[in-house]
Amino acid sequence: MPDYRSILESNDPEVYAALVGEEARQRDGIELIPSENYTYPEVLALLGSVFTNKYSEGYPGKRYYGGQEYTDAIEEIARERARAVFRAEHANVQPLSGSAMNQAVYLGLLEPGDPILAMELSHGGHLTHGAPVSHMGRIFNFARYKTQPGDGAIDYDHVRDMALEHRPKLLLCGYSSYPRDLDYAAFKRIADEVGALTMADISHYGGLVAGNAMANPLDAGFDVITTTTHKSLRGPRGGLILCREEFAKAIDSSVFPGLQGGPHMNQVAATAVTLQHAASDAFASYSRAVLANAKALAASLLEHGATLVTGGTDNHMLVIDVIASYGLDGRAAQALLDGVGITTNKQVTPDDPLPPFRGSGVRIGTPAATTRGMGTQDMARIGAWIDRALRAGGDAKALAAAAQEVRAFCQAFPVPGLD
Ligand code: DSN
Repeated sequence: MPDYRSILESNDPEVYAALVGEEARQRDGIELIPSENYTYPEVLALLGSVFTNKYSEGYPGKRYYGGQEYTDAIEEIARERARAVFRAEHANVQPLSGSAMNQAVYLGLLEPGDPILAMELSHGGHLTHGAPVSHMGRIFNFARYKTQPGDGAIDYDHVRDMALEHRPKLLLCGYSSYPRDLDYAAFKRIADEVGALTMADISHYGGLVAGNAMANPLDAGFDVITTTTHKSLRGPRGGLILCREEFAKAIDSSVFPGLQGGPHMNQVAATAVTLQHAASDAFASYSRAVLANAKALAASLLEHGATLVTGGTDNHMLVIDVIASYGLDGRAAQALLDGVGITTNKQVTPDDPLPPFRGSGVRIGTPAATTRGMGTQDMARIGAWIDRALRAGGDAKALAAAAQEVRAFCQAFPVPGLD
């Protein structure tokens, strides 16, 4: 095998320098963006494998091009493992990523203009859940429910009222910035009352569902779930659609030829390997550790006096209201944390008066740190560094000292695929 690193280093030093820089960044800092993770070495290898060379439009046994004996095998393995891990009747493993995955469901099960009820973006929903700036927000007639003031939780009576008013064809739940679990039975009851299909976008916590640390909406009778594969599931960038058999044909045709061309078979191969890990006892332990770490980090931040959206967490993420806690907007807080080697993302909070490029919050999560082997004791230290950085003001010396401590701390935690 040719040594791609030395080829890159001599032929394309600019790209090589960026690769080496990113490796160091990932090793020397604490990754707390809740949608990121460190994938498996085999996934990195398969993403860079010869499967990337192959076109495979269609599905196993029904492809448009020849030479599919190994791609068919790989896709069948991935589909079978996805069905088993998520207790689903049908799996589509081809979505190129999260947005395409959700679009394929809407376009496969509904007609343009149909009403959909989903969660408001600033209250924790996702862009693809009908935000007006998204194409889906223009194509379908979305109404969006909000969380309640006070504890910041979903008010199921409010969801029901909106469902009765808007009569959605699809009731969508799932979130990208909501630190609590969902009552799927309540969503299903509301959907049944208005005759809506049920869909849960579990992208953020798909790994925690796979590891049986969080509830599976399919067990509550949901029609469809979608999840990206690269967040808590620890796989390659991509998406999965899992549904009841009666929707299999509509979903498959919507993904291909409806929305996408050739699947990325290097990604499908990497997804297959990811799903084998996801079925293991080790992954179930990992999933529980992600949740325990999030609770420990929340406890540490609360002890330091931070205000958290909803007051804590039931899942892998938390949102610090940095305006209320530290008098900083999300952008400033994110920059201060970047400066000490802690990577987070600025985040709007419910009905945030600040624009998304500032935001009143910072969103943090524990999947990546847990993958590196950090535990609940470490979360207490991380909470203290976050608090120190956000209280340091312009004190460059204090920030430099915290940065040095973070870097030294990280050396004890190998990065899968790098170390
Ligand atoms: N960008 C992802 C997240 O961070 O939640 C969702 O698309």
